[in-house]
Amino acid sequence: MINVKEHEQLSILNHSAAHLLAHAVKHLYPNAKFWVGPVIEEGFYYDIDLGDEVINEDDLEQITKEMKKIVKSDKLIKRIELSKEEALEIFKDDPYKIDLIENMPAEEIISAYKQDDFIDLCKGPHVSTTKKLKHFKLLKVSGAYYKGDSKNKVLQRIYGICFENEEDLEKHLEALEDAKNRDHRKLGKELELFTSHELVGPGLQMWLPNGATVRTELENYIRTKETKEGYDHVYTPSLGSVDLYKTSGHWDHYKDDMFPVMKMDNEELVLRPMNCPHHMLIYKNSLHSYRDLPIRIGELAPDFRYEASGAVCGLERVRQMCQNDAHLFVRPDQIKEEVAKVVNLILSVYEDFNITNYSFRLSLRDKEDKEKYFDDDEMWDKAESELRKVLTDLNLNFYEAKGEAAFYGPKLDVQIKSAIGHDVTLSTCQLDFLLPERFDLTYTNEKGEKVRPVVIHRAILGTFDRFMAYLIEETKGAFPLWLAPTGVNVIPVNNGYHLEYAKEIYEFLKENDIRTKLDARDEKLGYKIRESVTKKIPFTLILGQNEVDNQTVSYRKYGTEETVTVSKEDFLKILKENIKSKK
Ligand code: TSB
Ligand code: ZN
Repeated sequence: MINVKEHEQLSILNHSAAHLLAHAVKHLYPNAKFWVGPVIEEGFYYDIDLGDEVINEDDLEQITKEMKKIVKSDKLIKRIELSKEEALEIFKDDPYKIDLIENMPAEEIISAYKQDDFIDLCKGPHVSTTKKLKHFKLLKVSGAYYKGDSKNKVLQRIYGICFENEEDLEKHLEALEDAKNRDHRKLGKELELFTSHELVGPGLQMWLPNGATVRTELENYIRTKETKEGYDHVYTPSLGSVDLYKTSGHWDHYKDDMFPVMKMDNEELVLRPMNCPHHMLIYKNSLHSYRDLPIRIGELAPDFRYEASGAVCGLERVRQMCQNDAHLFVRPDQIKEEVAKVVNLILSVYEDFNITNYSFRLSLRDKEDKEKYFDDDEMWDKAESELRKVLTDLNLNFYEAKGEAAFYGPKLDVQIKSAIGHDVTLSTCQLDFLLPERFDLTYTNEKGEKVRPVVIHRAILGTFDRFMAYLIEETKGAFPLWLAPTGVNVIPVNNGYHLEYAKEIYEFLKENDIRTKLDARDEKLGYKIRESVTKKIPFTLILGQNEVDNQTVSYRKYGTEETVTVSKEDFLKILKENIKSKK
């Protein structure tokens, strides 16, 4: 998806289109007052006060018509420079513009752009005439608080986008439509993968049987893979005492992201936002020698974070999540090799899921932010330069981002773009010199001395929640056979004649661990086949007289029109190969 802000010419065009929008709104709603109309990644918007009037998507058509009229009449767009007095006089009826003028730095030249009977404050630049704004589209309308403050009035925000030619606009609208159809929240509902309810609360998703089946496969997949890589898995409680989080430092640096304390008699408990403190104590449960390291403690662990209700988004950002977590306890001389192993594990998993569109981000602290980050410059400098060096040595292509580190250390994050354009972290690998200190972790070195291990925090799938959101959007809900909630849908051509045989095949596949459904409803064959496709079931079996007579099965693979006939044993072989290859 195009990022308008990254293209200078497109930015100018969209800025001018925002003025065009305001111009048309002024014609249609003479009492409208205008706040700001900036260019954003997705195009432009304008925040407008329409008094008591509320507009909706239907009104956009009329506004569009008026905008087209102004485009057609080819008005020149002229820049004028004003003194503060002149500006205040021109905009005397618009309190929002007066606010802007009053708050401008004294030395700044006030400029405005005029097109016919409409004038608006603006730094510019703009296109020279309204004729150049032909290829635009108004996209949506929503409410937005004046200055983003919920104590203020709600203004109407109209969004749009403008291109240089119709072809680019059409292409963009198609991409938007595609993104809408990929949105995991929409597909999650249609394919009955997960749901939420206001009685449960925002950011708290319930996984339906279909979604739960996919998740179980993901859990088994990653647990098996980690076991092969030398991980040990544990179970630890979702609750911990406040003291546990005071010890770890979460209390000082992460409290705002946690649910409040539960007080009972003499106890103070919290729902954990992370699993590290529990895993530190698991390490501490026994004595370790340098020969035992690395020790890799993994857990598929529920965590709770008090995400803002406005920020939660389907399964992508939730308040209860399940991490594919592990903490690796390593000697300083093992950091490089162990980070490399984590990176390779990430890459191997991405290959299995065909994940290709991602970037590596080295997430660093913001030195100024003493609240968010543990205050020890020496420790930070060491951790950051060490992680940067490892990544450089590994020849990874990464970019750096200030202020994105965890409170305890720098991270290597894998960033992806969701269908609706959110930039989110999927996998993460983090270097930590702090928690070993806070929990007084040790191992015995070759000389018999007690020394500190280093901790690597890592999550390969991130959380099952976010990973599922990603998978749904990438596959458009058409999961590969090994993950699909239903792998094969068996449909008899005629219930009267072919149901017995269909049942036999259904039992055969189930016996062989294929997730199979039998559609024995009294519906038309065409209807049942269409529904099988709508549900994105990888294989649909259509069994009629031919199949009964020859003891064969005829299957249609999702996404193809062709029907293939084979023996049931060969079909099973095809399925097993498909599952094994994960494709
Ligand atoms: C990796 N202590 C580490 C852990 O050992 C940790 O908690 N890291 S984290 O804060 O970055 O979270 C791990 C992963 O959880 C992130 O990479 C991201 O993929 C996922 N995640 C974070 N917040 C949410 C959320 N609100 N909803 C869904 N997934 C989330
Ligand atoms: Zn951790």
